[in-house]
Amino acid sequence: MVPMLDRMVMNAHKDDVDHIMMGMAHRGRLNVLAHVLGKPYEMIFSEFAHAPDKTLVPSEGSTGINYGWTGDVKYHFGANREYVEGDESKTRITLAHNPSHLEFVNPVVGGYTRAVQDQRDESGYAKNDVNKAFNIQIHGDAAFIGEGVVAETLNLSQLRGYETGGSIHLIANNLVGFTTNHQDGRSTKYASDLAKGFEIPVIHVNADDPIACLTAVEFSYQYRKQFKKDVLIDLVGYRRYGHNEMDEPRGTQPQLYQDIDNHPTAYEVYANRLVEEKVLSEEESKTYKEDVKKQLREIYDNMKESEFKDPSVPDLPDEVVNGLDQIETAVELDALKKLNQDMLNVQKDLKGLRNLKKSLSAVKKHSMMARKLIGL
Ligand SMILES: Cc1ncc(C[n+]2csc(CCOP(=O)(O)OP(=O)(O)O)c2C)c(N)n1
Repeated sequence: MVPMLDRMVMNAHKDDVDHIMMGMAHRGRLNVLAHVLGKPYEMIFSEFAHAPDKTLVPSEGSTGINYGWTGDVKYHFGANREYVEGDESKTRITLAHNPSHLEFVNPVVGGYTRAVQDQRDESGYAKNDVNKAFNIQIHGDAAFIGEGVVAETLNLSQLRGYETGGSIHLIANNLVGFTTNHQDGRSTKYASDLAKGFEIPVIHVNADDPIACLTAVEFSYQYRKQFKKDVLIDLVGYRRYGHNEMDEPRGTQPQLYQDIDNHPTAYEVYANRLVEEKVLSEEESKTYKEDVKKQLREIYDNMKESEFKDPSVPDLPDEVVNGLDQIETAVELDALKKLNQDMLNVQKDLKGLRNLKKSLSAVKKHSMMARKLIGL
């Protein structure tokens, strides 16, 4: 998933896209934060160290405060980053904060996108420039078909008031929804089948084949650019561990996990391919892996928990700390009177609907009564 997102960022930067808005659930989020948003590993490790409850069982933290289930907060953080390469132009990548409520972030990132696309330099209606921003929505395979908000958001995708020139959807398909097999979680063959109803092209791709994944993403990016419509990649893979720290899938999905345990990791599959193609030696492939492990271990060992703030204490917005700007909001009384009068002046020969005429005369009557009451 990370190289796919990287490719989208690079393409967008080349095309002078100002903003990429992203929404995603928990699966893969820490890696996206670290590698796409550039969040330092020190910070991520520190959030785990700060978490009051490392097993995700609701309980009291060491301070005696009841944190409930909030120990999983580190999977919900957003971030943003400015991607600059070569020239001065920048592409800002924003990953929205996310509640546990699966898929609820989709209309939010759609709204973010439309807001930055709308150019309001001139008066009148805003001009929607869909080349300035796009959004990437990353879904779970069970959530995509199971949560109604997905269908609702897809329905907005071509409406004048909400369209953003197409979202790029990616299903992080790990075949299981917490502990539910797909045969028990959906009535369709593919996790992506809901998209068919909206005529969204779907690309199923094997997550073990990084080159195919990059081809899928290149196609999707170009499709959105050309046709200004949604496109979906069903990234079919698996997860090696449980849904969360408490889950043991070898108990709930023993057959599947026997297969997964016997299956080489994505790193091994790709490294073997590169070794076969003589791009990499076996030795180099091992060294890369060991080096990364060593780096992570060093970062972890040197981490000073106190250096990063407790994530359960939110940053207060400037407006709360310093108060709101003092803006003169009063309007001249005469201007208001004129506005009111103009609204009540109905052309004598107006050929309106009967109900409209009735409403207008009621408004006039109430307005006169109100003016009498306040002595205007
Ligand atoms: C709106 C909502 N409904 C239900 C849940 C409970 N829940 C948490 S994870 C999960 C399974 C999600 O499966 P999937 O979409 O396949 O994502 P995965 O975790 O497997 O990556 C469910 C039902 C939730 N968090 N939010």
